[in-house]
Amino acid sequence: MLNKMKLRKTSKGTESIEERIENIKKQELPKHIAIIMDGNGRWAGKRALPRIAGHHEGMKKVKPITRLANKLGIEVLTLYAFSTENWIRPKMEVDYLMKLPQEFLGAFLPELVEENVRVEMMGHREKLPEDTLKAVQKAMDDTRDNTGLTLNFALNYGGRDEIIHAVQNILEDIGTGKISNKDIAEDTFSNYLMSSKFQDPDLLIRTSGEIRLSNFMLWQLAYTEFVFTDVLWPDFSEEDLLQAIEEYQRRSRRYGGLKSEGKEK
Ligand code: V07
Repeated sequence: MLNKMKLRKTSKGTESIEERIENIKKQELPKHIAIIMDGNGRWAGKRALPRIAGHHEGMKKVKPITRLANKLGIEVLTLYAFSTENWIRPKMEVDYLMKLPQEFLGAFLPELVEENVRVEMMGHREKLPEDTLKAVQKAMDDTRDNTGLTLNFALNYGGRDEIIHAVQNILEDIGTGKISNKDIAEDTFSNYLMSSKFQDPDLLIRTSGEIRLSNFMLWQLAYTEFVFTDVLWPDFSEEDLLQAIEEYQRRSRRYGGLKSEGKEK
């Protein structure tokens, strides 16, 4: 897949893709990248195909993007696969979407295991169909000891919902005396979020030209760099990911040294 990418002309001459990856790796890399994979329905509409064809095409992009992120040494890649709001879509579309985790993992789990990728999920499990949850649970179990990239799927996830649940769990722990109200601070609050195992994203990418958060990781994105692109998710290439990371690196250089923001806590 990577060798399909074009050589790029820079001030230093023509850079091969491998050289470009090496150059990116020499600079500060985002440790955690989060992606809102938007534009699948629109991709299908432009081709007079049903929306589910767009979702399927979008699923096919997850693997090469994961592979590249792993190769770059990114620690966590969080992908927004299904939101708490997505249940109101037509039943047939929801049913189809809920089969994608099985299809994806059926095809790629052996490769993820082989590539040392660890699969995780954040979101409410109760509402997910049993088969979907079983497939995701198996992937998490089979990759639990992997030490490479963590591929974290946001599945039945909503940012406000996550905050409300954190508050409920904190109140419960206060009620049972496990913690006291004096213990509630930014870091302890973060421990009650579904992303507690991971550091906050350094870079958020949203495809398809929409410039909104759509209830995604509201707490965790407080200091994150945002990159919005018009490219629809099924068209999102390794080249596009490299471009987003290069943009992140340009921005980090610009405020280099002056990192007084929260992410340096
Ligand atoms: C989904 C494909 C990507 C574009 C966005 C919407 C459709 C991969 C998964 C997945 C989820 C969990 C898991 C393994 C794979 C997925 C849904 C939708 C619901 F453990 N893609 N993808 N899940 N789309």
